[in-house]
Amino acid sequence: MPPSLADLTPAQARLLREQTIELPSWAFGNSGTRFKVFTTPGAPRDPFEKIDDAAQVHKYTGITPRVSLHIPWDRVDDFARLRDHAAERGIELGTINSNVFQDDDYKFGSLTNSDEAVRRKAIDAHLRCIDVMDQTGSTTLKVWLGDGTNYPGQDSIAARQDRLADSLGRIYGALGEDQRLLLEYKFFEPAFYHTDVPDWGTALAHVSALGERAVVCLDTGHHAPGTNIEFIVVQLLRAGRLGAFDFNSRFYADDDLVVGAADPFQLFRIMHEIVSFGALEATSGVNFMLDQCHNLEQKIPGEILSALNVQEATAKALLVDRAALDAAQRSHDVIGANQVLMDAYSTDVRPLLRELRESQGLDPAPLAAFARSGYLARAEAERVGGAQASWGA
Ligand code: PSV
Ligand code: MN
Repeated sequence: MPPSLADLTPAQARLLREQTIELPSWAFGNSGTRFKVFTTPGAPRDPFEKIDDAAQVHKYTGITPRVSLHIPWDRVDDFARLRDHAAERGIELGTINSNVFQDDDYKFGSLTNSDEAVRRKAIDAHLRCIDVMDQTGSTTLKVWLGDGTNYPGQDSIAARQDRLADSLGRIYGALGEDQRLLLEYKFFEPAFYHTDVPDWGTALAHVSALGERAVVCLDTGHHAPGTNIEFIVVQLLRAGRLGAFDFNSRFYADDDLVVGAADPFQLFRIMHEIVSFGALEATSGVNFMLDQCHNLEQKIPGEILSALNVQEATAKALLVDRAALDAAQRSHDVIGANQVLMDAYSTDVRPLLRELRESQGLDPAPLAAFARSGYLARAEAERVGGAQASWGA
């Protein structure tokens, strides 16, 4: 018999009820590969409509009350109006993502560029993001750079690190007391020889030099195949510097597919380390975000499924029999310890989560309920004219 809600301890049930996941605004716009950006009928045309779509995900899952914005993709004239629009739909504006990777000026780098005018421009772009944060009430500035080189010798790796440290220092210095800097790493793409922030070690070195309010963002798609991501999670937690996840899944590189689709076991292993460390608590400072693109599938159902997959992995991680695991580990019972984890992973938590949703006044089956609502057909009919939001616009 699969466990029911009543089988959870009050602490486990509370953690599930309190869990939140932040949605990326760009997941609702059109996206694609370098070969083609496909259009989806009814896709939002501006940040207001992206928020409307994100609110649908929250309406049916009950666990996605925040949306990350990407600047300038989500630039609007009046951010207070966007904030109010979101609040009316039960949504908060979350992390502000800077974008210094889509301007010709940044061809040879942004915060690392040897051209001081370009580097200044990239720093200023971040200062404008901080202005946006002041208007939206967002507390986190997320920095991901496409900076790097394609050929050995193209630029000095060391000089680029110096310029990066200086640029980040200027940006960090402009943050308010209640604002933090989140530095995201990625091992390759768009740069193919070296990347200026390629891994968690480099990111950790930079944020440690900045100060206490600088933390690292771990995007699950940003590692070489086979990397033990949960090990990195533990390292960053131990250092007190795991600021957020960008969840997505991948078969090859940075595929940005629905989290849990490619490797649900990896997602479970990550959530097991999170739960073991006590980092699921809302006060832990770890923001569980999605960073995905829905190129082929419908975008709102894609985000609903992603949130549900994270919730499912979390429920399984909470079910790990920690006393039994501890006993097996202490007695070096290798198989026994592994079985404790696998028992939790193999547990069907779907009935329990359906009960949880019902207890919160939600439909137990979010994807089916959203499909019945007719929202997509209405969006298709109503969103005519104007340009659809797209990756890069
Ligand atoms: C880079 O690949 C990245 O993961 C960063 O988080 C960007 O901001 C995001 O994707 C944009 O799609
Ligand atoms: Mn990311």
